[in-house]
Amino acid sequence: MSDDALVSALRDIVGERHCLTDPDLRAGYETDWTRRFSGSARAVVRPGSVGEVADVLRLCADGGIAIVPQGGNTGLVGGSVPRGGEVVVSLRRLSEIEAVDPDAGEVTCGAGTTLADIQQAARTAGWEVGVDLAARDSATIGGMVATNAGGANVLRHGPMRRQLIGFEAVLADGTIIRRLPGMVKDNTGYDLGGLIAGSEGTLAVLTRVRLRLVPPLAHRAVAVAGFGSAAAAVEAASRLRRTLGTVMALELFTDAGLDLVLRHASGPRPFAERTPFYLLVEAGSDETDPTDGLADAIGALGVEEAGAIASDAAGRRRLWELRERHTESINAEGIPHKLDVSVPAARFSELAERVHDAVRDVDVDARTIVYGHVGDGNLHVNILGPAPDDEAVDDAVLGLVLELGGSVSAEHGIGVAKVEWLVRDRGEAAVEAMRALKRAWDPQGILNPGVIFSRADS
Ligand code: 2HG
Ligand code: ZN
Repeated sequence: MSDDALVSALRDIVGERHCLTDPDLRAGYETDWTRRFSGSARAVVRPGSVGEVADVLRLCADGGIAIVPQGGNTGLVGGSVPRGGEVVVSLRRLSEIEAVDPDAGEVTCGAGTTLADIQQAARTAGWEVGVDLAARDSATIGGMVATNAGGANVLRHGPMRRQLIGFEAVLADGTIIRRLPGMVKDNTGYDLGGLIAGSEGTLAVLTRVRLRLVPPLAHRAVAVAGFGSAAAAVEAASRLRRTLGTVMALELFTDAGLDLVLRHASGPRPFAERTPFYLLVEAGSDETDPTDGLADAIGALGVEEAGAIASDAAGRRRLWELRERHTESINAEGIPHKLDVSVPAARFSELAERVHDAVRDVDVDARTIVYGHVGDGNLHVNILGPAPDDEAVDDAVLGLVLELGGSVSAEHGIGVAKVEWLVRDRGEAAVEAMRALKRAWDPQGILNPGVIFSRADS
């Protein structure tokens, strides 16, 4: 199909205003948040209903034209931007939040709804969303489910897949499948929603999701404590998991990362002492104020370099920002290599210590900043210095992770960034089982080609 014929057919479906071909208008959809991944799209379409999504996919299937589904475009592995010549299908206009079911504690929303908007709706109805992450104002729920996003509260409530109890999606040929409102108990054959969750837009395009909500917490407290080594911080985190029943989040960052955050995103140092590692702990309770319990639990660790503790909303936010603003502060220094990995709990501190040498061995000038969700064994390794397409540091870090028995993607997905590592991580038999699913659901290979599997492979 010629470009003109394609664009005119797309315009017939979504309307002239929502089919973007002008390079300036397309630009924001063509580069991902890291700026490391970009490509040009044949067109960007912004359908306004599931029917329009289905019509776009049917048209593309008939023409053998590849599509890239996109939500808030906050992904970090290149999975939401074109590689060259695809139609980008932006789901952002599907942003309707249906009434929260107050009895069941569930909500149905369009794929393009931001997490922050769903959190607001849930809170107004006396509930809370089980997942929270720093990109909440831009990340959309369809993309979060499609990538099985994690965030700060996985420790307590699990990742996105665990929140999903219903979905609506469009298959590669334009067929709509729907399981709404969804049931907590639903053993009717394969869990298709669970399969689409984490499939990164390679099996179907999500248009609506139904989420279970969690009870809200009336009281919260956040503390940051300093540690002399990763091992001491990890040991403390594992003790807090056992001893602090109210624990909601256990996050690690370093003094090098804190320096960057204070320089780019935040004000003065919130506590005087400097230590190589910091542990942020959040406790929450719906009955009593957890502040004293949190202070006691941290005191019992024998931490000498006590950091800070806050129970008021502004103080808690200020401490959280020290951790959440790492991503943007690192971006302000350059285009980072981002490796989101996890290892078994027993190997976590070894990874946090050894990763610096592993990087230095292949690039003496590279700067490595680590932080992450220590409660989940998930470390975010960010490396500044090497050119975006120089993979030597990525290979060094991911090689170390596999040596330690870990996963090359903890929560950000495979995208295009880690395609080469999937077989090494999961093994040929498991990946062949995945390829078989891909072939069955998307026989032409037109849904997000190049993501998870190499183009030749799928
Ligand atoms: C976080 O935990 C996000 O802040 C982003 O997963 C991690 O930027 C990163 O490397
Ligand atoms: Zn994270």
